[in-house]
Amino acid sequence: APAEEEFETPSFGEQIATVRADYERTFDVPPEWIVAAPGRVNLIGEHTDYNAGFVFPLAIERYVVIAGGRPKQQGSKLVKVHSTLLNETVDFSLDDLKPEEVTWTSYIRGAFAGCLERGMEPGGLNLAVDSKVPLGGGLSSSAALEVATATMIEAVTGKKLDPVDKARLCQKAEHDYAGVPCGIMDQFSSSLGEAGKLLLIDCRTETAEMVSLDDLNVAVLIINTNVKHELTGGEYAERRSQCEAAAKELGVKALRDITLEKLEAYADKLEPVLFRRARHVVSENERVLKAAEALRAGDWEDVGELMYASHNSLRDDYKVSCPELDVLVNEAHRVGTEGGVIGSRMTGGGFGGCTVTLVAAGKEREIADKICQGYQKETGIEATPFVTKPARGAHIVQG
Ligand code: GAF
Repeated sequence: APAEEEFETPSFGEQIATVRADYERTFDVPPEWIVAAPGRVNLIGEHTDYNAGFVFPLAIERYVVIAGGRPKQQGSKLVKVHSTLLNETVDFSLDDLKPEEVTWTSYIRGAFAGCLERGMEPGGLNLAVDSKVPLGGGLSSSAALEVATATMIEAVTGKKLDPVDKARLCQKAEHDYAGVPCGIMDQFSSSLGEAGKLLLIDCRTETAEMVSLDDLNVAVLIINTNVKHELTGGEYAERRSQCEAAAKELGVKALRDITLEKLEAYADKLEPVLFRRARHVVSENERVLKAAEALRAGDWEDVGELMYASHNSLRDDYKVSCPELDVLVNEAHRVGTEGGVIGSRMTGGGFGGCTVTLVAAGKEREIADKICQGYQKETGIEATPFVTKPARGAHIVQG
């Protein structure tokens, strides 16, 4: 079972040491390369990335770490992967990579496939993988695994990928090998994250402005509902095709290309469900830009209100929240500004996973306890809270 989430940031040095030791235990020699890639939390801008819109995430101080080395047998095309979390070793050949039944190695195989397509030739490898990104919690554990794998292949081959292209190849791995038609946000954040910065990403141009989160009075609190309702991934694909259908009806390339005012004027021409999906996306894009401006100006009250508005829109128009996420956000709202809460919302794809809450620094633990107690009372479920700061993106640690 995955390790329990810790409230404070886990020690990166200790994680590296654990993975190194695990590699040595599994393969009898020390690793030649070690790489890391983080998960992400999205402050605001949900389900806008695949609509060519804006998102505002940060990479988090929770990493997938991979140790790697050459197998003894030269010329081999076999990749052996040991998972420290599952304590199992699985292998696959680079000669016949193809999407199969989705397992934890799908993300790894997909990233290998993307690198091979780009002419990178890593050859056979032994790998040990560990993750501090909660699995399936909406914090991009899969993107972190894809990006870490691509980073390992960079280390092994000595060929550096353009970091945006690396995000793209990992996004394609998710499409082809995990069957999720995701946008670019998660892989982009994991690849290009910077310590102390949020990424204001324009998903049409695939470029980002880095925005400092350097207000010492503000902290980022993540709370995991510990529930996951969407089992098949079908809801996500359905939302995406509804957005595409709405854009088509509206005669625009993507929902990015229409203002809220114009959309409202079309209200009675669009099917009601499509109208509501579109209203979420179009209004969310506006909220992202407003939030980035407010954050730059230190207008925390505005940032907070935009976060709650985002949550309500995801709950009511986009219908990707769930009772547990709503309870966490309501509890945060109840603690309120007097209690040190700036704003709160669901983060990631939805249907479970985590909320992101901005809080007054120094009050993180107290606020987390209050919210989690309320949550437990209401749902009978124990939530897991933890704090984070914007973290450095994927990088080679050794080799
Ligand atoms: C998931 C997807 F992978 C992202 O691309 C994004 O669409 C997100 O859901 C919703 O904002 O994390």
